[in-house]
Amino acid sequence: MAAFNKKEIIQTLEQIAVYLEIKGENAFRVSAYRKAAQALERDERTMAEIGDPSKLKGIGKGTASIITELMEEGKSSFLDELKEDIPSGLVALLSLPGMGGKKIGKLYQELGVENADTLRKACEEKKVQSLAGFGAKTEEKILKALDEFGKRPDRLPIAHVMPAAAEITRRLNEFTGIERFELAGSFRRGRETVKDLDFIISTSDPEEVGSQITMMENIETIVSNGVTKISVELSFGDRLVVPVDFRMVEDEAFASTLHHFTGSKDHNVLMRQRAKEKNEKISEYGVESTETGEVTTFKDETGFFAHFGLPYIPPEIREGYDELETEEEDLNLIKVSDIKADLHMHTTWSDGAQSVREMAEASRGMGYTHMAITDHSKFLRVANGLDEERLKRQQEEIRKVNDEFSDFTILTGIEMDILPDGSLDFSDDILKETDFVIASIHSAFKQDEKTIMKRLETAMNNPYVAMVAHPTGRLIGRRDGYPVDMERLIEMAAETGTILELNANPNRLDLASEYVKKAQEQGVKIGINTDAHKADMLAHMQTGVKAGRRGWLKKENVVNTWDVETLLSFLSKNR
Ligand code: DGT
Ligand code: CA
Ligand code: CA
Ligand code: ZN
Repeated sequence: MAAFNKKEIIQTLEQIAVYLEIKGENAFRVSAYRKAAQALERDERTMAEIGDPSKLKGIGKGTASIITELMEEGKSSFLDELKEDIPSGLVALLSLPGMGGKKIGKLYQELGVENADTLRKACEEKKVQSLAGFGAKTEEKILKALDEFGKRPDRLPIAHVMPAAAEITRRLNEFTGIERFELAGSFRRGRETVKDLDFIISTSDPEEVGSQITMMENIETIVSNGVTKISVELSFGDRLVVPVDFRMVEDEAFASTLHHFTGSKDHNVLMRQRAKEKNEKISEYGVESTETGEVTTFKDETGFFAHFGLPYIPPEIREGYDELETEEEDLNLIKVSDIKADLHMHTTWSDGAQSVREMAEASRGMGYTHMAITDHSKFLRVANGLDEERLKRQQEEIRKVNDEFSDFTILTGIEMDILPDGSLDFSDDILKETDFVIASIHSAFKQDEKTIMKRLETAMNNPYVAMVAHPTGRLIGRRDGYPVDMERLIEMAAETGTILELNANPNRLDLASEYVKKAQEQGVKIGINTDAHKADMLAHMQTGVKAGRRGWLKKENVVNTWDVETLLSFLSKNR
């Protein structure tokens, strides 16, 4: 296993604390791990810069040796032992709402609860309500939550299936007998959630390919096993089961099959109408003349669309709206290669895993010409947000690193919290020294829409605020975010010249595509940013761009495609 970065080390220390709580270890031992995690979080250096962790205040000898093992080997034998000791069904219960290590520990030690079944039994026997810290209400809540627990959701968030899709792709690349293959369906169209994954494979030997598919690692169920179509359920990790369809066709039919199973259904309906007007029928194998019965096949999808007098229609907008009626230039959507900068990311100065220099080198490695470092502000204490004094020192470091590059610019930035009372975390005289000011909401999600809108309004009216980040705060499939009147937000963005962020993190992806569309129509500029907390998250740009394409987003409306001078002059116009 590879060495762990700082973020992973902090998370592992917190995990150890939870396991110790479950085991019923004394509070002093538990808090030693939490304190060590906090000490690392508060320190703005990377692990390499820190060197010997036992020199840090708040870290004892024992914890230091665990940190060193994590740094060097990317694992902790202590945690592995804890995992052996504690029933895995018990740990899974941590995902129940309101459950932490302490509560699970009580259930385990005092009632012998080991998994969802035994917990249900204990609740039904009314044993849980008598435990200290629980009550009749809690018991009822747990029973309710257990009904949902372990149920498979109808649709899987894209963030969960992306690693699965990448893993299957990697395996198919090693198969023998495949000529080409592509991932079709809603995943190819870039939807936020998918029901299943659809792989289209061209081969002259479907049996050979099929037998490799059914012998794949971690198949949970083979749902159906035909010569041209195999449906399976693959399990990844503890709790993720992904349904996957594989369709095998001859290479000649590949383009037609790919188009057919990319969908959407509504787009396919539009295409079939077109075909009917030409006395033709579209099938997954090609286009058939209803007069002669002759079947035409295509080299690729461009050929398929050209057959109907259409330009290539990107998968992301094949949703059955007006994509067949659109001018060719409006189909020229933003591409990953248009991106020149990532303008929202974190370093060890707040809750990121890597240093300013490391993030700069990684961003430059993405082929960008510039970037902004935007750590959290002081309100966000859990993320070690910067106060005025630390911001100043951070900016000194950014300028110093910036001077080392002749072909690359690092802008100073801040992700400033909009406080629950609607005020901003920094005063204007601090903001004016910062190149790229992001405002965002990380607290009091339960406020009503009016209060939330007031908070956003204050931020947008501030002349130094360039962008509102992740405007809804949602996490796809996990939480809805805070209540926002999106129509009004877009209007205000247009009025104030504030950029709205399409957050490229696959868990977030707000703005959603319908709002990207609206914002673009109203002349609002969009920022596509990864909000990376470590270097490899910069790759999420691809997901963000895909989400933008679903909203018909064009290059010129995305601030990340501008060169640094254009960006700076846009920002100064509003100041
Ligand atoms: P989902 O629900 O996230 O899996 O969405 P899709 O679009 O991937 O749906 P899926 O997997 O059922 O089928 C993939 C595509 O294949 C779908 O977008 C259109 C095409 N398709 C599948 N079954 C039918 C059908 O019965 N009629 C038509 N017109 N198209 C179909
Ligand atoms: Ca699908
Ligand atoms: Ca399917
Ligand atoms: Zn952020």
